[in-house]
Amino acid sequence: MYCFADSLELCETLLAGGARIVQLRAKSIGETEFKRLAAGMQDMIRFRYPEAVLIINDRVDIALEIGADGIHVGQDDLDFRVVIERARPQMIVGVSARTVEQAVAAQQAGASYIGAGAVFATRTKSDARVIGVETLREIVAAIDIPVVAIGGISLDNVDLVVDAGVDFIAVISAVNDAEDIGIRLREFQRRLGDLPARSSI
Ligand code: TZP
Ligand code: MG
Repeated sequence: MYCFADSLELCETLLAGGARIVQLRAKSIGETEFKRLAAGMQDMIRFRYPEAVLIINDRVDIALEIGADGIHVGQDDLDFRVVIERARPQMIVGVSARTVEQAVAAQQAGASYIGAGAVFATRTKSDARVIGVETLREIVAAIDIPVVAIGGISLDNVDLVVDAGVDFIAVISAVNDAEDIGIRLREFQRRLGDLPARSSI
């Protein structure tokens, strides 16, 4: 599972519930607050959940400054080639892709993994475009680096996504809006079977 947090409390809940990849994604907060969150989450992971990794969405300067494990950028954000060049050696760099061409280009540039989606319709990201399971399958077939599927994934459709051959499942609302996040994470984990639970991206 690839999870998302926009507060220290949520990050802790996810990690305590077994999440081992957490992305800090917080679109509407200022620089200072984002940096405080990023540093707090990275400390939490480094000292208490060392087998987990923190990925910072979009804000490369902050990711580098706090020594984050990784950074994620979309196609419409910073140029991923520049981000890959600026990243520390060993740093995880994830790139979003909606097409096979985008996924192949990101792999060629040295991306660590591809975030492929939105697989299904989602209310979480207003400008998300749906690619569907077939395109997801094509992306999986076209590249060698891990594929993280994202967008509208729930317990109702997760089997279709696993069947497409992805390496990780990224979920925001179906986990974070659950009454008991730990229980929901375990439900997903059970459905993922052999998919790696750990930070092998
Ligand atoms: N990128 C593509 S879809 C999406 C992002 C960040 C939102 C995923 O959220 P949810 O609630 O799991 O559909
Ligand atoms: Mg982005």
